[in-house]
Amino acid sequence: MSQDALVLTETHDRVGLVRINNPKALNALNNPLMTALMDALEAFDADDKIRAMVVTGNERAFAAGADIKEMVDETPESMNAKAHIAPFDRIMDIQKPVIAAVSGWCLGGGNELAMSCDMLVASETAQFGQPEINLGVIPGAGGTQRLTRAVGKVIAMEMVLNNRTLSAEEALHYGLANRVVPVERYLEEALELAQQIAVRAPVALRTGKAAVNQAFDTYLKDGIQAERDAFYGLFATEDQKEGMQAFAEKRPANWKGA
Ligand code: DAK
Repeated sequence: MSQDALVLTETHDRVGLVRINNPKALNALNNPLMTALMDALEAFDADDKIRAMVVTGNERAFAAGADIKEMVDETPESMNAKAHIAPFDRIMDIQKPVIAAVSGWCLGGGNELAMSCDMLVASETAQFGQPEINLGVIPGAGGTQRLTRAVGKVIAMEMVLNNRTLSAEEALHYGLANRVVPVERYLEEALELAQQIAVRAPVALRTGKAAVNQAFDTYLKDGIQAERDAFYGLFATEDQKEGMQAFAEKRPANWKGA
């Protein structure tokens, strides 16, 4: 694939890897790049051979935010009319697990993209922030919402109102990252985590992801009811029969994805 592509894709067994490829601008996320990124994720989501995905940037930057230069002259009307950076929301419809492998700058829209993934592996050099206040604006792709749910109100306030950045260790401490590893290992670690997930029961993976995400959208009682319905629903799958039989027979399960 051309090194000029906006994103680069690879497959590693059952894992699809998407690399953001705008290194000259610290992987700033412009509209065509976000479209290409979402196209790549959706293609992996539709590919039966792929069971999990990893999104990454490079060692220096996961992504330093949306492309500021692209936005300078916009107005509320033009932003709205262009559905500016609208491809961002398409990640919410991806059904397979997506892991962000983050090194270096993870700022603004970059952090919003990382937080839209399901899990996050950080290198020791990762720095997380929502610096939009420095530009006279606020986060616009879920930063105030997902960040607050992840790290809590006071830390989110400090990040959004005073450009506090979190180190990788702080991100781990506050629940933004699953794990922190040396920079040489962050991508490998994310791919390994994705490989572990990729061999699990596919329908249960999809159902579990949707159920956890529902926790953000519903009252507890409704969420618990939805979880129960989904749990019962899985008893219609071959994988549930296979998984429980395999346990009883003390052998590994052979998942059919049905
Ligand atoms: N946009 C465009 N170019 C960027 C960029 C960005 N976000 N970040 C870095 N670059 C470019 C720089 O302009 C520079 O380009 P040249 O001058 O070489 O042409 C190159 O990348 C290298 O950057 P620096 O020279 O600045 O590198 P340093 O190591 O000195 O500094 C830095 C690194 C990360 C501290 C600095 O580059 C920086 O502050 N960058 C901006 C970070 C930022 O403010 N990010 C938030 C952007 S606003 C929405 C969806 C998303 C969004 C909003 C709405 N909807 C769906 C509605 C998101 C908004 C944002 O993310």
